[in-house]
Amino acid sequence: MNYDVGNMVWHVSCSLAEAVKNGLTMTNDRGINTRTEILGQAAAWKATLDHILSQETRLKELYPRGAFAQIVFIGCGSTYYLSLTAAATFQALTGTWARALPSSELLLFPDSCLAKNGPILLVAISRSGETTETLRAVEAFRKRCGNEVSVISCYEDSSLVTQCPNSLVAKEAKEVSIAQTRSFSSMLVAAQALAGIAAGRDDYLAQLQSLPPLGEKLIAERQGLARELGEDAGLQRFFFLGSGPRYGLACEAMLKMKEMSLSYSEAFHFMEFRHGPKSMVDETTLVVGLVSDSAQEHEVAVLKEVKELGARTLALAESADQSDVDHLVSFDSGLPELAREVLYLPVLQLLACYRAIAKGLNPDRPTHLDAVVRL
Ligand code: F1P
Repeated sequence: MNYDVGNMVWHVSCSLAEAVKNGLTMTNDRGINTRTEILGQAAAWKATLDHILSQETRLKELYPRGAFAQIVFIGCGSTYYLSLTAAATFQALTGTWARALPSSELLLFPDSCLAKNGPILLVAISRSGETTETLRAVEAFRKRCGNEVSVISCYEDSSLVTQCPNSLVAKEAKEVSIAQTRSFSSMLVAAQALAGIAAGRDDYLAQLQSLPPLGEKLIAERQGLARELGEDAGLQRFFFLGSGPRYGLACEAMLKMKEMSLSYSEAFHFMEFRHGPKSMVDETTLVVGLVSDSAQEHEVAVLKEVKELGARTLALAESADQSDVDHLVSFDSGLPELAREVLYLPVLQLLACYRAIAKGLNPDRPTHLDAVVRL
């Protein structure tokens, strides 16, 4: 029996619900690497945190408070979006002006990117450590501004890490899947730890250490919802809303939905969604809100408004009122919003993964994509 729903064809030999429930995804190993890497990511967070906190004294000397006039984070694709969240978190914790850029922007338009007066710290983020744009941007930055370059990566033998003594390597976050999931979240935890060390915030570093058990619990308890929504053939459009440090995470969720499941998806700052994009809302739309504490009232108001317009809504928050949205993931972590950023990721990564599998795609091997973009 073929079920043709919009641009998705579901191949099953029994009722749709039965097929999905009984193993459309379980019998084939499509996405087995991505699922394994998403489900097991909390262990990589712990190993990464232990590794960085074991170097706290050295890192404190490397990043003395107030040493830099500007901190620039660069990356490509997922790691550019990670840079957006890392920069917002760094500035919020250290008070130092921080910005994020695609590596190509720094390489091609340095005058529009760098402050005239230094010193400037460059933090290059790259899972592989081999992306040409990032390697060339680091080289150009060095020629122009000198040696203040740090790296966050997963591969200790990579070109980027071997040329940068100040590298933080999340070795346990290496991946087989092309789409970044465990690597993204572990490198984010590394960037958060670095921000906590640079800000001299031992309280924040202690908060980060409760992330791994919280992540394990969240994944175990909420992967069912991610699968239910991911396999929902009635959903066609996905909007991810995040403001402040969560905007980079909303962008990453958008990218995962594109890379893994070839679905229409976009990311916006919460309040920006009213200024035009909400025109796209209809009954096939899922609007996902990465809800903060500090601006929750404004953010939930947007979700309630699009629900009125016919969208389905999913909120991820520390805690929120279930009646305001269709689906709610409450972290109940007891952590402040700047410490719990990584908790927004697993459910959204699984949403994209299960949607890909339900559409007959292999999230391990996104269409037209290689793990490393070499020019
Ligand atoms: C960056 C990146 C990934 C993308 C794909 C191609 O790689 O754009 O974000 O998913 O794998 O490469 P890296 O510089 O972080 O290794």
